[in-house]
Amino acid sequence: MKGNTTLSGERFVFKVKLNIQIGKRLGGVFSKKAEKKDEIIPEIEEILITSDFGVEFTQQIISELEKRVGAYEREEVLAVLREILKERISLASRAPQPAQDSRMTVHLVFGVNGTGKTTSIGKLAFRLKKEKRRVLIAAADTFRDAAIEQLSEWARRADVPVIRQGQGADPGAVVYDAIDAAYSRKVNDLIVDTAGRLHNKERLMEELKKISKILDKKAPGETQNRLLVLDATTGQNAIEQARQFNEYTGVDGIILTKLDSSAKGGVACTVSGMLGVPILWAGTGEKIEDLVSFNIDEYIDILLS
Ligand SMILES: Nc1nc2c(ncn2[C@@H]2O[C@H](COP(=O)(O)OP(=O)(O)OP(=O)(O)O)[C@@H](O)[C@H]2O)c(=O)[nH]1
Ligand SMILES: [Mg+2]
Repeated sequence: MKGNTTLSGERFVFKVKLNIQIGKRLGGVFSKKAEKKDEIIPEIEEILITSDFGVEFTQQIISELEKRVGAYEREEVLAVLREILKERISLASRAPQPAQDSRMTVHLVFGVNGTGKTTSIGKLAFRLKKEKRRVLIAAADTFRDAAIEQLSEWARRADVPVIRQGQGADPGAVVYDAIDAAYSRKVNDLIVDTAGRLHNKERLMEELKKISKILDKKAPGETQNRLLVLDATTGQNAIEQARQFNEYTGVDGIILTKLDSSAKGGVACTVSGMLGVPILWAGTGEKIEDLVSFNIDEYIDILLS
């Protein structure tokens, strides 16, 4: 086993793969020898906005910063900024606990088209399997052509079985079968892939709700982990997606993908800080091992380092 499965190793990998330059840009502000608070703070504001923190969240941070900053030393302003971000974001709810040994966790994975759901499921299955958990995947994206094959290929790589029906089958029926199979095989984690859906298309959101209800009915008492997959490169639109899915089906945690290809990354702070939904996992590439557990405190440190 490679060293990158340890926390510090994982953190290192995370840091190397992130293409985030907020710290560098902030450093630039101070190296220009901007002396006055009224010169520094607007520049910080601009950096935050262009780094996908969003206007509303940025404004909250900036007004707090103005209140607290006394001196204009780079270290001090950054320290105050870090402090404010951590305070705001620690308001985010805690991650759900994994189910007890005897019980099952059902991970329902959803999000808009192409965010990285299927890929993330492959990565998550691979990780859980490595932790010696018994994993089963349900192919409930019966809509897109080749979706079942794509998922089955990831499952093969993760060495995890799949419950599948044909293309066009009722996703609810697939989930129904998968729960039966999960019970009879004494599975620890059932992961359900779903078709990509736009957060503002009511019919598709209703369909997702229906799947969630089947889980409630057929697997009562099991831990349901409703995982929204957001693509970090979509910036502020990800916030809107999170809001809508949260209102519609509820969201227990977020998988934030493509952090390796986003030069911004403030979106993670905004999702956690404004919506109070924890980011549980981050996608940092296209390979099966490119999923790291996400810790917002560490992330802020990396962002501002
Ligand atoms: N760089 C990078 N690419 C990623 C990451 N996660 C997923 N991708 C890529 O994003 C693309 C879409 O991934 P999928 O897993 O098919 O996305 P999906 O949400 O299942 O898509 P639909 O089922 O069509 O809605 C693929 O090309 C993946 O390789 C990531 O963390 N980093
Ligand atoms: Mg998919």
